[in-house]
Amino acid sequence: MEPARKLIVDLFEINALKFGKFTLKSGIESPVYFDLRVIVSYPEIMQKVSELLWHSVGADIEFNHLCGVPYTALPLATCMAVKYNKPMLIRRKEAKDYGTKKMIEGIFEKGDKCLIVEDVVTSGTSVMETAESLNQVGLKVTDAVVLLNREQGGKNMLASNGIRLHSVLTLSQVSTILEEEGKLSTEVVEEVKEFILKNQFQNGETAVKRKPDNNEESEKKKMKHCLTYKDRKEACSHVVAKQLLDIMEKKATNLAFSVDVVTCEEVLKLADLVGPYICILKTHVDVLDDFNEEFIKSLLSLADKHQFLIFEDRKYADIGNTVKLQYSSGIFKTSDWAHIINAHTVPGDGVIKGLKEVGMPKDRGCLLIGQMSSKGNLAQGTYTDATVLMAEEHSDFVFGFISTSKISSNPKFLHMTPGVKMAVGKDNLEQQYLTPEEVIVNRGSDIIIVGRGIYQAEDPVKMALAYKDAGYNAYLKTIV
Ligand code: 5BU
Repeated sequence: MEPARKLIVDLFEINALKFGKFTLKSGIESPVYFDLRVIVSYPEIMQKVSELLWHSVGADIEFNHLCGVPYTALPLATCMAVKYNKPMLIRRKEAKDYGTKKMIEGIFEKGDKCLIVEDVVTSGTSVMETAESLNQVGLKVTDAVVLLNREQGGKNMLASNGIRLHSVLTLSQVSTILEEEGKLSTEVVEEVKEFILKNQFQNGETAVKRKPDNNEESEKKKMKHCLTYKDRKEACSHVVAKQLLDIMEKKATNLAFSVDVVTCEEVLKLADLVGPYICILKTHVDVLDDFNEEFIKSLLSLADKHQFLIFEDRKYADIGNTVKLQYSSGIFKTSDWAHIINAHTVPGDGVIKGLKEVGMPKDRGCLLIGQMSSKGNLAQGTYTDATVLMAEEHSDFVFGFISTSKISSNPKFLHMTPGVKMAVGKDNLEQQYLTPEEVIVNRGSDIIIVGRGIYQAEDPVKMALAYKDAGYNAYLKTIV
């Protein structure tokens, strides 16, 4: 029997793969349940699993270390390290409580590459958390290997964060092989297929059946925001952050509308229609064919009428002196009207210093771009970490991030995520979309930024309301 097929049958026999009717914590009915922790009681299977994990990665992928996601994958990574003579690293889960203790144990050099080993991937969140800890100490993660991929969006999520996921088995393959081997009925296999389809883009927490370890549970809680907008407002001193949180609380919305249309009239029309449902109107004024000062006056009066802030998504990215001029002068004179602007951190913190000189006296706020939504973007790992440090350094002007997940646990920073639609997907120019629930609940962001999902809809008002509800309901889940 072919090794993967034999492994599936063995896992089934030892009750690591269970089929039936399971009610998940979220109330969702699942036809599958995995408990791969039992593997440790079967040395032969452990050995087989570690060989298959190793060979799934491919000989052309280079790495200096292995690191298992605690806890189930730790013994698997250990077996691989011993058998293939590859140094291992251990990621602590409890470093926070122990204060000064190192988060990563083992010997390594900054810039070394580390392969992450995991037992099951659902949404990819636990792999991401381990990758973040490794990145924080200067290690690079480009690849992860998993025994069982549940095919629920984890691979794409990791890919959008620059991590390739290799898997030994997939849930579809497991159910098909068990049917062929006479272990499962066609009916059960159909049910599993349907479950995969339905839950493909669900977040890991609702779809996962594996009973979490205690530590895993507390890690998940950490992903939750817990603080309400009101608490956050009290926790921060930045004038724009306070104003924004106040609007979010009063209007019950975490929706930012990206009004990327090309005439002033269209912008104003949409802003007036959608205004009641949003906390931010995000503009790209350099795409307007007919930009003029009157337009700005009208936009400001709509901001006042509907109570939203204006965010000019200019993405400044030059030396301090140049961005200072770009922000204050020229045709747009952005600092005169935009409550919020943003900046790339590629030039170093001179870009923030330049913008700050202009924006601070006018009570403006700046967001740093810590991560991007487009496929293949380079804003990840140590770049993202350095961006968070710059935000801390300049938190008198910087009040948050554009990012695809929560990148700082400091409650004074707000996270805003673009690339949001009702369904996961992409456009034809590498934009990648996640759902409001995934962004707010699973990735810990605060604000969803939606453009085409609203203004290209047949009924933009109805759609704005739907996004407002989806975003706000997701927030409510994080504060219970
Ligand atoms: P969309 O139509 O919802 O795809 O528009 C997304 C908007 O967010 C658009 O204005 C982009 O310029 C902006 N954006 C983004 O999509 N991804 C990023 O990483 C950043 C900004 Br930064």
